[in-house]
Amino acid sequence: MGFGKSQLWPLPVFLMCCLILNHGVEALHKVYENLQSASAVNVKDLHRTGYHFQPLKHWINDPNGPMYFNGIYHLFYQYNPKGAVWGNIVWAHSVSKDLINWERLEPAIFPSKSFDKYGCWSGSATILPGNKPVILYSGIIDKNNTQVQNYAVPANLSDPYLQEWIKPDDNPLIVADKSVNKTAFRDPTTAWLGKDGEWRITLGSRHKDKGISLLYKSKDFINWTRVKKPLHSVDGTGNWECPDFFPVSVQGTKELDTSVIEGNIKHVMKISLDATRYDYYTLGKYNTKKDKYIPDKGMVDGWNGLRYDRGNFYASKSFFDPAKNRRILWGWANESDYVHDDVKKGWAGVQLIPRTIVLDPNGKQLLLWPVEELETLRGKKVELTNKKLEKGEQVEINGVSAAQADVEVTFSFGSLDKAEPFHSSWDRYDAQKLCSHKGSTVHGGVGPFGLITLATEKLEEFTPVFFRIFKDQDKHVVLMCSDASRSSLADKKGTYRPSFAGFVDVDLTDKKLSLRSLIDHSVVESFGANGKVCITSRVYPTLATYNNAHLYAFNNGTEAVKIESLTAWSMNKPQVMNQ
Ligand code: DQQ
Repeated sequence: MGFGKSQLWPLPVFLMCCLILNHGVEALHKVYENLQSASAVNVKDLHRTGYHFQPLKHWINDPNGPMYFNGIYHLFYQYNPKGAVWGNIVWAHSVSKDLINWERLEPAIFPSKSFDKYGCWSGSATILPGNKPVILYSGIIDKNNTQVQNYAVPANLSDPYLQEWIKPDDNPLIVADKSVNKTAFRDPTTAWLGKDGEWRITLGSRHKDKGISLLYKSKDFINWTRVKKPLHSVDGTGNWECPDFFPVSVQGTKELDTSVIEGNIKHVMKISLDATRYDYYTLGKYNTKKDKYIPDKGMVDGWNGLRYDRGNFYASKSFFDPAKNRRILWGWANESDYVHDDVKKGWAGVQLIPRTIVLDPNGKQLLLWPVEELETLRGKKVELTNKKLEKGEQVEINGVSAAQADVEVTFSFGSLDKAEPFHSSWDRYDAQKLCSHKGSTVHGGVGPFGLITLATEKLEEFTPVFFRIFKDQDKHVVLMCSDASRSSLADKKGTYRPSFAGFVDVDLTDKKLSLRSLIDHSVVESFGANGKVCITSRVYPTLATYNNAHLYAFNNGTEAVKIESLTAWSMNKPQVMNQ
C-alpha cells in the first residue's frame, strides 16, 4: 500500500518520487557560483506568520547551534541573504531572553576561508568547561560539494549576545578519510563527554544506501579521530542528515545535559532522512563500553519509525536548557508551494515553535509540547464547555482572530461501540493513506471529530485537524489527520497538499482525546493527545485569510461527541527587534 511498501522500492526510484513530491525542497545541495535568485524586492505579507520565527525576507532552513548562554537563548539558522531559494548559505543569528521575543543580529558565520568558501552548513553548539561555547559546523570547500568539519568560537565572551565569531586557522578539524563519503559527511552534533574524558560527536553520512552516523573522539576538541564503528547505521535508509543524540530522563522531572550518559535514562537517536525529508527517532541504550547506540527492542528503525512530527518538519535540533532543566527542540518547516511562488513572495521557510521533549510515561515514545513561554502571547480568550456535537454538527468558535490563534480542546465520547473496523488489509504504518481516504467529511462511527482551521464560512477553503477511531481485533486504533487538500482554492492542480497523518498510541479508558492547534496564517501546528502525535501543515488560503478566517469544532461520526472544554486565544505578535 503506497508509501508503506516504499521500503521495497530501489532507493533511486524512491528518491525521484520524493524530489517530485517535495516542491520547493532543495535536496540536491548543488554548489552554485552565482546567485540563485534575485534579492526580494517586494516581500509579500500574505501567508507570513504572526508568531512563528521568520527573518524579514529570503530563504531559511535548518535551525543551527541552539544554546542557552549567560541568560540568553541563541538561535542560528541556515539562511540565504541573497534570495528566497536555497543557496549562499550563512549562519544567521538571533537572540532572545524567552524563546519568543527576538533580536536579529548580523550573520555569525559566513563563507570566507578556504575551509568554508562554498558554504557554511549545519552544525551544533557545545558549552565547554569554563563556560566556553564552541560551534562545530560543516564547511563546503569546493564545487564538488566536499564537506569538512570546522569550529568557531566567540570573539568576545563578555559580549552578552556573542555577536562576533572567529573561525581559527587550524580549521578544518575533521576531513573525510578514504573510507568515508566526503559529499555525505556533515551536520556535527553537540558533543558529549565519555567516561574516558574524551569528547564525542556524531555526524550524518551514508555508505551506498546505508544511512550512518559516524562517531569521532577528541581529548582536546581540536584533534579528532574517527571511531572505527559508527554510533549507529540502518541499511536502506539513504543519507542521514542532522543527527541528534541525547539522553531523556526516565520518570524524572528534570531533563539532562547531553553529556549525561548513565543513570535512569534512555537515549534518543534522531536522524533526518534526506530521501523522505522527515525526522525519525528511536529510543534506546547508549552502550558506553562499545560506543554504540542500541535501539530498544520493538523500536522500528527507519522509514516506518517514530517521528517528531508527521508533517512538514525537518532538520531539527535540540539543546539542553539549564535555566529550566528542560530539553528544547527546534524544527524547520519548508514551504509546500512552488519555488517560483517563493521567489514571488520573497521569502521561504519558518522555524516552528520550540517544543519541550520528555519521555512518555509508557517509555515507548516521546511527548513534544510548545514551550510554556508561548502562552505569554495569548490575548483575547474564548471558552466553551460541555457542548454536545451530534453527527454532522459543527460549532463556530467566535471571538478570536482565527488566522492567528492557539486552541486547546478536549473531546469525550460515551462509547466506542460504533468504532469502524480496522481493515486487515490496511497498512499499520501508512496513516497518511488512510487519512487520504477517510477525510473529515467522510462520515464514520466514532469520528471524524476535531477542529476546522483557516476556514471560510461556506468551507470553500478549510484545513481540518481531527481524530477517527477504529476497532482492531484486540484494541482501538486512533488516527489523527491534518488535511491540507482543501486548504486553498489557488492553483489546485499538482500542488503538494497531503493529509498528513499519524496513529496515536493512547489509552482510551477515559474516552477522551485532546488536541491543541497553533494556527498562524500559513502554519497549522497540531499536538494530539498531549504531544504523542504532532502534525504540521503549511497551507496557503486565498479567502480564509486575516479577519475572513473562521474556526470551528465538528463531528461527522455517528457517535455523539462532547466538547468537554475548549479554550481559544487570539495570539499576539512577539517583539522582534531590528525590523
Ligand atoms: N541542510 C544543510 C545541510 C543539511 C541539510 C544545508 C538539511 O547541512 O544536511 O543547508 O536540510
